[in-house]
Amino acid sequence: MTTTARLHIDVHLPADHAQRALRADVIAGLSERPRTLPPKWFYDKVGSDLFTEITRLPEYYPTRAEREILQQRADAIAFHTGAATVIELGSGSSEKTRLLLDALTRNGTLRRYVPVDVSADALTDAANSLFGDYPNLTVHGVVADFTEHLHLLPDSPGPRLMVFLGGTIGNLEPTERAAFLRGMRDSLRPGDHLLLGTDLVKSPSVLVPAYDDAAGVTARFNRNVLAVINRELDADFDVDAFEHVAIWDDREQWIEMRLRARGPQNVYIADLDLRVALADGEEIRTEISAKFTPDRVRAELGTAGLGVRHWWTDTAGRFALSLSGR
Ligand code: AVJ
Repeated sequence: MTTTARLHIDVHLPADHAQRALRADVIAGLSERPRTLPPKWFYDKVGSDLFTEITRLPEYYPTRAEREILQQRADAIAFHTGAATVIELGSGSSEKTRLLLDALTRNGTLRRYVPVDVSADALTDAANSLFGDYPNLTVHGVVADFTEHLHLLPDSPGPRLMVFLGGTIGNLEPTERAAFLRGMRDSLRPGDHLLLGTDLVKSPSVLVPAYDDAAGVTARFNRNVLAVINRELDADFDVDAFEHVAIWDDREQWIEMRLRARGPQNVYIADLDLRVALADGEEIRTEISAKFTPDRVRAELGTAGLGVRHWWTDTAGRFALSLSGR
């Protein structure tokens, strides 16, 4: 625990958590068929910078669409929630959150920001950049994996607004997603709200380029997960021998990113003493990014015990923010 007058950080992850979780994920994911690697390992320093670059690409609309909605609706969100606390899951740089913090400051209710992230450094940097601009705000950061540790959230002044932005809910498989929505609902009290960002189903001619851009930034982002494994687990993936693949799975209603071996690949992961032989053309699934119909968002929130009170999209109807409560 770290405490200054305005910053308090709870650490729920042991120092070796990331290393242990990566080892377990790589062993499990590369042993199963089809082979998989979870998307959370994209985001080292290089991968986080590449993701920031993705958000500026002409083809990648979700970030701009979500920001447009927040710009238009932040005051309505502040009015409807009257939130004293904003709890943000996967807060990263907390950049879009400022639109909400500004509106809640104008609303006169904001007292506390509770960012939840696996990176203590990201939390500290984000908090320090907020203090100058929000003189009355206290920050209670939580270093945790939000898919596992929602029950460890600190007590905070109500009403609370929990926010999960970016469409990251789409990275979870449907069963994980249902459990996660239920977990968020269980951590809310009557009068609290959930603000959820969901990318919407649209033509594959728009969806696929958003995950396979002309400049090749998403391809570099995708391959970076192999560089992370090479560095962290002393592996010898030939990163450039893998082709970036993005496909729309119409049955599952998700974008799937894969890495496809160009020629047979014999990989040795020294820290695991694991050998992986990939055939020519064999693929590793590295991410699913589910897209939603409005009905599906409502139905899944409803199943989790959350009722949608407001639904907003960007002008082009590409992305949605829902405000729900229990
Ligand atoms: C950060 C999970 C919302 O799924 O669109 C961007 C990640 N992957 N391009 C998404 C991502 C490829 C992004 N999320």
